[in-house]
Amino acid sequence: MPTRKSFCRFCHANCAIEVDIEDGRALAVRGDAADPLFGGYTCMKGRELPAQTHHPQRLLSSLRREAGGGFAPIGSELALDEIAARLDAIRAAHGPRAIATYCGTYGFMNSAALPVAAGFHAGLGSPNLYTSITIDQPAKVYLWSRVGAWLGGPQAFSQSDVSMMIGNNPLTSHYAWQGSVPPFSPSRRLRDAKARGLKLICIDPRRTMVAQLADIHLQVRPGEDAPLLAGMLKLILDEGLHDADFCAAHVEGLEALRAALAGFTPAYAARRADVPVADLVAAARLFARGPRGVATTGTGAEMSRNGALTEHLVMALNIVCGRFCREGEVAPFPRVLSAASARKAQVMPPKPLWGEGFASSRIRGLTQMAGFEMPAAAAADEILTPGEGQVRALVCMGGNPLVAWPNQRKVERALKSLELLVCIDIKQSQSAQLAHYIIAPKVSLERDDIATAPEVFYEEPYARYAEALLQPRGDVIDEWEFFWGIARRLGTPIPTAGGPLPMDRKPDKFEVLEKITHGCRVPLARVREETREGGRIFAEARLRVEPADAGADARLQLAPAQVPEQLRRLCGEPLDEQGRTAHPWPATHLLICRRTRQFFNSTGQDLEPLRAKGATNHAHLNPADLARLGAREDDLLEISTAHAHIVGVARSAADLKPGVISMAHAFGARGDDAAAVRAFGASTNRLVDDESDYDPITGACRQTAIAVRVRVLPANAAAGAKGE
Ligand SMILES: Nc1nc2c(c(=O)[nH]1)N[C@H]1C(S)=C(S)[C@@H](COP(=O)(O)OP(=O)(O)OC[C@H]3O[C@@H](n4cnc5c(=O)[nH]c(N)nc54)[C@H](O)[C@@H]3O)O[C@H]1N2
Ligand SMILES: Nc1nc2c(c(=O)[nH]1)N[C@H]1C(S)=C(S)[C@@H](COP(=O)(O)OP(=O)(O)OC[C@H]3O[C@@H](n4cnc5c(=O)[nH]c(N)nc54)[C@H](O)[C@@H]3O)O[C@H]1N2
Ligand code: SF4
Ligand SMILES: [Mo]
Repeated sequence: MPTRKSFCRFCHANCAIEVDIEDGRALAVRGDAADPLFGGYTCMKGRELPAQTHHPQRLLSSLRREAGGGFAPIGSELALDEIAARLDAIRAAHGPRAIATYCGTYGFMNSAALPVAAGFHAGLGSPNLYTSITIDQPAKVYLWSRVGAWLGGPQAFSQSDVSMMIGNNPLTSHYAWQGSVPPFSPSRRLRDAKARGLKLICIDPRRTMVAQLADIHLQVRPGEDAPLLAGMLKLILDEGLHDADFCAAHVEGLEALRAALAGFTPAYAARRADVPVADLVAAARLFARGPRGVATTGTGAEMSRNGALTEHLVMALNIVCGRFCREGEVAPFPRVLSAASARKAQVMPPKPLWGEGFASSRIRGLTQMAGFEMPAAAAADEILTPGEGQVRALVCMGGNPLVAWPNQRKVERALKSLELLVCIDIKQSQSAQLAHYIIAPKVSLERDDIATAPEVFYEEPYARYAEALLQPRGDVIDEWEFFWGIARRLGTPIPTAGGPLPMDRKPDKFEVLEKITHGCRVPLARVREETREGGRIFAEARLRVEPADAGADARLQLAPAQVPEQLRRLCGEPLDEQGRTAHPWPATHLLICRRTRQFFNSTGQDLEPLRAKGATNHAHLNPADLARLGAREDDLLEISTAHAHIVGVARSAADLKPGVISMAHAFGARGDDAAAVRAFGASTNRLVDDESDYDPITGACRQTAIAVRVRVLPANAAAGAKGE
C-alpha cells in the first residue's frame, strides 16, 4: 500500500503526516516521524482526516436550493454561471459593495483561498471582505497601530527562561502567539522546556493542563485580566525590575504609563482579579527576572472585558522587560514562503490601520482593518441595514456564521434576508442549510497547498509544499477556482502580490501559489522540488537581527492617547464588597470560552469517532456551584442574559473557578428540544451582545466573561434555545 507525505489541514497547526492510500482512498494518517519540526506528532482530529475525506455525507456535488425549499445537485460550472449572473445583476442594481465574502477558519486552511478571494474583492471594487480574524483576535493587530513594533521580533520559546500564558490553552488549541509554545506537540514541548528549567505562569479562570504545569497559576476572575496585569506592571516598575536600558533607548511614555498605573497596587489588583496578593507579586517578579521569555495571550484574554487594553498591558510587560531579539541574534519566525522583511534592531513606528483613510462600515462607526477586511461582528447589520451599500449577496467560504458570529438570532435573520447566499462547505452546515447554493469543495488531501498560515509560528526557516494525494471523486472545486470562475464571468481582474491572475486561460494551482507568494525567500518551485519527501529547514533562509538603520529613532509607545484614560476609568469602577464590578442585571455566573479537543470549532462535529469523545458543548461548572444550583451531571441548565437564553448539559468540573461556567462555541442550531441540545449542543453566540458590548475600534464583541444567570431546568424539559 503506498504511503505518501503531506501535512494535515484539519487545524492551522499543519502537522507533518504520512497517509496510507489504497484504491485512491486515504486509509490512515500518522505523524511523519522524520519531519524535522513536527517529529511525528498528530492529534485525534488529524487522524480522522480519512474519515473527513470519505464521509458519507460529504458533498461531492454542489447543491442549489429549489423552489420547494429542498436542495438538488447542480454541476459546478452551471452553478458558477447562475451565481455570476445573479451577482452581476446585484452589482448592476446596487454597486459592487452589495457583494460580500466571509472567509472562515477553513478558508485559512487552503493557502490560495483567501489571497484569491481578496484579489477578487479588489478587482470587483467591494471592500466587503470579512474573515474570522475580526471576531477572533483583532486587538493583536491593533497593537501595531498604537504601540508600533520591534523589527527584531519577540524572543522565541525555545530560548525562554520564563513564559506567561494568559487566557490561552495551547495544549488543547494548538494555538499560541509568537514566543509561546509552538503548536506542534505542545504538551511535550512544554514538559521538555519545564525539564530544562522554564518557569511557567498561567493566568486562567480554569485550572487547565497548562495551569497544572505552571509554577504559578493565577486563577483570575474572568474579565479582570486588565487590572491584574496593570498590578503586575506597576510592581515591576516600582521595584525597578524592568530593562531600563532598553526603555531608555527605544521606549516612549514610560512615565505617563507609570502615572496611569498609580491606583493598581498589588492589593487592589489582586482584589479585583480575586487572586492571592502574594501570588500576583511572585508572578510579577518571576516574569521580570526572566531574563528571556514573553507574555502572550489567547482568545480568553482578548475576547474578554477590556480586551484591547489587556493586549496593550501584555505588550507593555514585554516592552518594559525588553523581551525582544537584539542585534546579531538569530531572529525566530523567518517565514520562508512570505515576502522577505528584514529584521532590524529598531522600532517600527505605529502605523494607523483603522479609521481615516480606510473604508467605513455603515455600522457603529467602525472601519475596515488594515485596508484588508471589514469587521465581521458588524456583517449581520451590514446585511440588515437598508440604504446605499447594503450587503445583498454573501459568499461564505469555510465558515459557519450561524454558530460563529455574535448575536445568533440577528445573524439568522440576516442570512435569511440575503438575496443570495453561497456557502462553500464540505457539508450542509447550519449556515449552509440557509444558502441558495452550496459549492462542494475539494478537501485538503485533494489539493496542492503550502503551509503559509502557520509560518508565523515556526521558529526555524521550515517550509514545505504538499501535492494533492487523492483524485477527488465527484464534481468538486478548489476555493480559488470559485473566485476565479466568478471573476472571469463578471469580467473583473484578480490582482495578487505577483500581478494579476491570467483570466484568458485557467492557471493551475502552482501558478496561483507562485503569484501569491511573490517575493518569498526561497522560490516556490524549489520548495516544491525539495520537500516532496516531507518538510525541511532551509538553513540559508535563517535570519539575524541586523543593526538599526542610521538615524532610526522611532520608539515603542507605552502610553498612547487612550491608554492612560482607559486605565484611570478602569481604576475608578465601582466594586462590590468582593471586589466585583457591577453587572447590569442580576447575573449568577460568568460564562467563559473554551475549545474542545475533539472538534475544530464546528468542524468534526459529524465524525463519529470524535463525537464519541463528547458530542455536545457541556456547560462546565465547579461541583460546589452545581450543588448550590441543586443540579447534577447531565441535568439541563438554562443559561440566560437579559436578551436570550440557551440550554446546556451540566458537567461537573473541579478545574473551574467557582462562579464561572465554561462552554465551547460553534455548536447547536439544530433544533430547540432537549434531545437536540444533548446531541448537538447550543450556541453561546445567542448570548453575545454585539450592540452595546464591543470594542469601538475593532468592533470585536465580548465573547467570554459574559454575565449570565444559570438555573436548573426540570428533568428533560423540552425548553430549548429560545429567544427573548
Ligand atoms: N461566542 C463565541 N464565538 C466565537 C468564538 C468564541 O470563542 N466564542 N470564537 C471565534 C473564533 S476564534 C473564530 S475563528 C470563529 C470561527 O468561525 P467560523 O470559521 O465561521 O466557524 P467554523 O465552525 O470554524 O466554520 C468552519 C466551516 O468550514 C467547513 N469546512 C470544513 N472543512 C472544509 C473544507 O475543506 N473546505 C471548506 N470550504 N469548508 C470546510 C465546516 O463544515 C464549517 O462549516 O468563531 C468565533 N466565534
Ligand atoms: N481542538 C481545537 N483546537 C482549536 C479550536 C477548536 O475549536 N478546537 N479553535 C481554533 C481557533 S479558531 C482559535 S482562535 C484558537 C484559540 O486558542 P486558545 O485561545 O488557546 O483557546 P482556548 O483553548 O479556548 O483557550 C482559552 C482559555 O482562556 C480561558 N479564559 C476564558 N475567559 C478568560 C478570561 O476572562 N481571562 C483569562 N485570563 N482567561 C480566560 C479559558 O478558560 C481557556 O482556557 O484555537 C484553535 N484551535
Ligand atoms: S494538531 Fe491540528 S494539524 Fe496537527 S494533527 Fe491535530 S488537527 Fe492536524
Ligand atoms: Mo479563531
